[in-house]
Amino acid sequence: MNRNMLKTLRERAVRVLKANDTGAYTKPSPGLYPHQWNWDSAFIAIGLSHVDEERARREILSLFRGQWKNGMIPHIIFDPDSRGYHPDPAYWGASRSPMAPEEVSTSGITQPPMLAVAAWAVFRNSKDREHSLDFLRTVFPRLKSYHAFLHRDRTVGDDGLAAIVHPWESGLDNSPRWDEPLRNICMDWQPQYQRHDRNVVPADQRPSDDDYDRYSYLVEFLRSLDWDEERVLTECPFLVQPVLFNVILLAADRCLKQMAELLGEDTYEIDHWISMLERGIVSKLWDQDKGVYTDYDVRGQHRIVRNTIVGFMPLYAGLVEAETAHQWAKRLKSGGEFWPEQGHPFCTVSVVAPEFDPMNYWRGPVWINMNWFLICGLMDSGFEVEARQIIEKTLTLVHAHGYHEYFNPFTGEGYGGEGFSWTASLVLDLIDKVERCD
Ligand code: 9WN
Repeated sequence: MNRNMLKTLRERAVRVLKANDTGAYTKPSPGLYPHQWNWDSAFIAIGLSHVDEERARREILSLFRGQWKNGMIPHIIFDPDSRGYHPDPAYWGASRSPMAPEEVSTSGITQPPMLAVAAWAVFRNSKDREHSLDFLRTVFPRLKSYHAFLHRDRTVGDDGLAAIVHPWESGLDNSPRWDEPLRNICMDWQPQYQRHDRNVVPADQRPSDDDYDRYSYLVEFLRSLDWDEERVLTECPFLVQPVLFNVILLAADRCLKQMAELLGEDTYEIDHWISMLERGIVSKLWDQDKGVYTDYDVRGQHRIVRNTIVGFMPLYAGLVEAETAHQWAKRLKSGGEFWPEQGHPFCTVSVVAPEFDPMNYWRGPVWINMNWFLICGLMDSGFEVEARQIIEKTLTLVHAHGYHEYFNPFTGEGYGGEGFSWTASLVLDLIDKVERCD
């Protein structure tokens, strides 16, 4: 990759992040997503750590404003001055829970727990040792309480896996993986709400009305339980143990352990979480027939077998044996399933799957964070050359088409929110990876 291209990419990425910056946190894409999101802020902090470490720390610290008394970090913290997003704070009714914070309005669910991974990356990329150690001391107990919430209040049975209670908690909202568990929900009433997303983005790039009915029904249902976690786990009609969520939790637990060791804290509980999760992911989610990992539908009591990029995500947590990693690296590259010939890696859903749609949200388009997970996984597993090739493809895609939310895998056309923050921040991180390799 030539230096000019990297320079342009970096400058444009910084411009996107500045435009979306509120001072305390960065909005994912102010027109479509006018509040703060949990895993977005984590990705954003990772990118910011390469350009402004103090601002990166602030991005992470700002998320704790919304932390619930039971440790949960909600998926949205609302900007009181922004309107035009469904569901709004009144619809969530999070304040019905005694656990919710008093000072800010939040949603009642969480998102993939990338935060400890981001905090550790921000610390490691820091040049200001003193401030970054103070930062770690501040965030460690709060992160630990977030992880304790997930390991305590979100585990069913004794397999150690965390369960989600809404597709929004997966971060991959309308992935075909959730089609069946969502359709199995028997809606006892018709939810009352109005969508705003399609005022900003064309309908064919967003989830269907039926999906939104079910997303909204679930919010109304969970609100009717006053967000009582015990009842949520036993009564929620959607209960799934997702691969990616658990892989991220495992990576985040390991970062937490490294923080604990550095700070001289006890690691007993964290060690237990890690060994439970490692065992749970491999024993329950590995699909021997398909040769990839699958999610588990707790309500339906079966694996969810869909051909999507998520099946390969355990690479990110180094859970894959060398032989499998080798086969995956080959499969991802050839055959046109996830990387169309003349096109762009990686399709979020296999091109040959019946649900594949190159324009619709999490049902086919390329997302930069999915590429980033696989790049990190390939690098950590010793596939430097492959990783480097995907970095180049990813950066070339964004350079040619802009900082969109997601991209058509055949044409590269950008879709969804404009000036999308995590596309920009992960571009900054990928540039850093390229420069380290050179
Ligand atoms: C619901 C903010 C979020 C991302 C999610 C992405 C999308 C929200 C929505 O936007 O979800 O949380 O309204 O569609 O799916 O991963 O965090 O960027």
